[in-house]
Amino acid sequence: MQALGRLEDLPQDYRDELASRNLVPLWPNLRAVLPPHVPSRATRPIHWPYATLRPLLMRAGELTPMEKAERRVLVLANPGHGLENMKVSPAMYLGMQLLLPGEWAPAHRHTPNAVRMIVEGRGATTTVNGERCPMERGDLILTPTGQWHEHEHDGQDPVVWLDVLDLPLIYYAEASYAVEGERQAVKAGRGDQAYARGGIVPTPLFERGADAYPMLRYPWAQARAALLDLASSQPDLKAVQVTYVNPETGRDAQSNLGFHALMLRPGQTLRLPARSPAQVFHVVEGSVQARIVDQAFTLVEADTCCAPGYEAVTLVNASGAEPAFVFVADESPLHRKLGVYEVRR
Ligand code: 1HN
Repeated sequence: MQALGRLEDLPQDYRDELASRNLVPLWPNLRAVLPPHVPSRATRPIHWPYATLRPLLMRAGELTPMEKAERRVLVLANPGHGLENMKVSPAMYLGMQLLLPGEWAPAHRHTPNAVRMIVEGRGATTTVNGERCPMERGDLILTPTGQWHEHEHDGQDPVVWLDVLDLPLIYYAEASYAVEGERQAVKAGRGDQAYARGGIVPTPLFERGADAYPMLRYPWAQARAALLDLASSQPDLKAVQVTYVNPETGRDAQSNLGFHALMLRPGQTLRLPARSPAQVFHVVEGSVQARIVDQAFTLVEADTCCAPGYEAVTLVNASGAEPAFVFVADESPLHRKLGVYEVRR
């Protein structure tokens, strides 16, 4: 490839004049923004063991009352992007949130899309646009853009969940803001009950369902059962994986980020081909070795790690006797919308 002229090759007076007119020569920067074949990526493979994160989160519970936090979260920040930028990848924000018994995280709505994956504890609920969703381990709960949400906890033990937002993307678009609200009135009915069975949806005989997001809670019991049934009915299927979709449209559950649950059979080694989107892996059950670029992480229950795009990832179930279950978040809906989604074999 032809080497291009450098900035230093240009006379200083010309460079100064360009800068003073808010002009920049393209050719010294062209290779950096269009590298050959593979994009440059700031996303590094990082592992956040829950065993080290949890005590620090509990300490935040002692140090910072709810009134001083609004959302008590430790952000899982990728150092490759700069810790202060609070990104795990170009489009994904990841945080571990703690709610203590009796606490309430007040209602607000914002432009970024959020989901939570419940990690531990019972008795908390998230109310999303008036729908009160119980939070049980492994459940996925959506808070789509613009929808009111608040969290409360009437149980006995701390509740912890993993938040995944498209905040870096929306912030980059200069479209990120929030509005504070009052405590929501809870309405009857829940999407996870109305849409509890795959392929069977309510018939809108008298009222058309106008809700863009008819299902807000995806119970772990359903995802787990779907994976076990898929694995036993298709013994040759290598990637035992399901995708969280909107049950009315069959499309991704949210606009920009994709959410999946994956099962590794006992002893299975699964090589995921290199694909353009960055990914996050969170172990719901079991123990998994993740090989990503030059790293090999051993993840146990509630551990989280991430992988840059355009890299193959190998997942190994550390147990020869029990299946392992992994929650996956990725940037695939965004890449498809942008027209840059790729699989490289
Ligand atoms: C947010 O609204 C929540 O509602 C959690 O629980 C994390 C991170 C950035 C911006 C908004 C929540 C968030 C957030």
